[in-house]
Amino acid sequence: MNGNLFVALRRAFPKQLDSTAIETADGPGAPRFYTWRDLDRASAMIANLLGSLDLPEGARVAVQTDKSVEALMLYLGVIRAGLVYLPLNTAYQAAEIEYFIRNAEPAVVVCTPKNFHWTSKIAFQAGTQNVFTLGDDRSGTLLERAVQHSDVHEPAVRASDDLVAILYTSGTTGRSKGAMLTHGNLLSNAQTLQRYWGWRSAEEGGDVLIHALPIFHVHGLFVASHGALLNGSKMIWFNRYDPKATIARLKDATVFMGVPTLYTRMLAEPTLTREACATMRLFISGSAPLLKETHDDWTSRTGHVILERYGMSETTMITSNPYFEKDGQRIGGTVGYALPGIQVRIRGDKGQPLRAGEIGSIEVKGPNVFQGYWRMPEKTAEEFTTDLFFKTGDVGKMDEDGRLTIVGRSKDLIISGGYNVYPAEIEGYINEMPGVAESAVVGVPHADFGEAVVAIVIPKPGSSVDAGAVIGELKTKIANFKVPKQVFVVDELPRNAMGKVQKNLLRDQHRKLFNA
Ligand code: MCA
Ligand code: AMP
Repeated sequence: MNGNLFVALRRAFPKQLDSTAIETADGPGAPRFYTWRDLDRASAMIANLLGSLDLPEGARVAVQTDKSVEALMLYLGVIRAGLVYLPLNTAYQAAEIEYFIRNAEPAVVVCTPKNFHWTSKIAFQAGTQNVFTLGDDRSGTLLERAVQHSDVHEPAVRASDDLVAILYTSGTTGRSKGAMLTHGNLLSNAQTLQRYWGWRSAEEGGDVLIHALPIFHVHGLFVASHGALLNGSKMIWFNRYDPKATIARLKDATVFMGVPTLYTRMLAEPTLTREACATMRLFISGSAPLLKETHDDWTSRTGHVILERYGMSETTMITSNPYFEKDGQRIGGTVGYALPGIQVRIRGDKGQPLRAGEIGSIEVKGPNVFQGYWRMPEKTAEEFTTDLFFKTGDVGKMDEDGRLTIVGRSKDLIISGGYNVYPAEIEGYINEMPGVAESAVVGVPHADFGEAVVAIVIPKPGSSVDAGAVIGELKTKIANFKVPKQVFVVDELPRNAMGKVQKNLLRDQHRKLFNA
């Protein structure tokens, strides 16, 4: 049997191939209507184009394009062709992209037309042979070339443990690591979520998903897109998130998925009412902690109880609050139970089992867990226990009945608006600046982004450092969401007896900065 994820997705397309699969709600030419046949034909043409390039087995296709339905078709074409998809955040700048391309050595790079001049230079210098462009208005060489190919394509045969995607997650120290996911990882998780979240068949009235998340991360690309595709459900597609416009379309939909910032921004709109949500079946939140307050406000405003779930790039979805009453209650501030077929446990400092209610490290094992970090066998080995549980780096506690609550992270990670920022990376850039002796980057509460990045900078003796200039310089080098919202220049950092910087004191000191 062909274990190619695309085969399972394609099998789920409705019999009515000319019915609408995706309706665009914004972007060039909206509304545009794409049928299931369009998805099938376009992914076939792209797969045939890729096939014509004579790429080696396991070749990577790195993609940094603005969100569009055609970008989703490109993803489908890549997996259909049996190649490995490598999505990149659109906010990444040249230095970040150069690292990913040099590390992953993709055979194909696809970028937006406006970035072709610098992306192609980096790619060709790194040995990539093929660079295509794709705009959010159907422009670019990828589609120009793809239309010259047949719209019929037999999906490449892949085993379920063959690689399908590499997702870069920032490293706690130093550089990003590429999490290698397989066809089986993604398919098993999508099938589990289809059942656990009660995706409705056409006979049960079907579902319509509002897709408003970026498609370069697990949440938007896998959880959301696979959810709809594997259920043959229509998507209302936003290239950009806009709270007002999203609320206006809830009446045409049944399922919504978002990071907490998407929910708090909708709560700020007076148009968010029970009536606006009358057709909705399910609101799902994840990627960052959802405040209990947001959870409760949402219930009182809309009558819906948000379902919070928990996952990672390395594991896709791990736990979820229940959808069906028979599976239990949805409780705000918790991330629910281990999904069927997945084991979750809490371990102490020395790896010892802990009792219910005790706080420790969250570990996970199951068909969802990735194969390892790309070309980092030692790092991979460090992150697994001897009995092959993956150490998430998240800290939590579990009730008697297995309900998980996340209480913090052992990894030095900031999650801002659902995007991960690793302090070590930002500190590295700041420490290279002239006049800087050292720096510490921390996350502090922020009403919109949940957490915001703040930097504390120490000048070298006799030097002065301008806070605004630090921000200005960082903006030219790294993705804008990683740039500190504020920089403080001070004489020294608080340290403990071992000389380690006490980031908890810095976080406390700046806790009220954004009035969250
Ligand atoms: C934008 N800005 C941000 C962020 N986004 N600052 C901090 N954190 C952010 N997340 C800043 C920009 O730098 C810019 O600043 C200003 O806000 C406006 O930028 P713009 O692009 O217009 O912002 P936006 O369109 O309003 O975007 C906010 C957003 C977006 C919609 C919340 O960040 C977003 O889509 N987040 C979702 C991320 C996501 O999908 N995560 C899933 C990861 P300036 O003006 O100074 O330049 S998957 C995952 O975590 C796991 C596996 C899981 O469990 O799902
Ligand atoms: P990434 O692998 O980069 O997508 O980020 C995964 C991290 O996001 C996890 O290790 C958690 O720290 C965090 N995360 C995801 N979902 C939740 C959630 N529902 N509550 C709290 N943290 C979450």
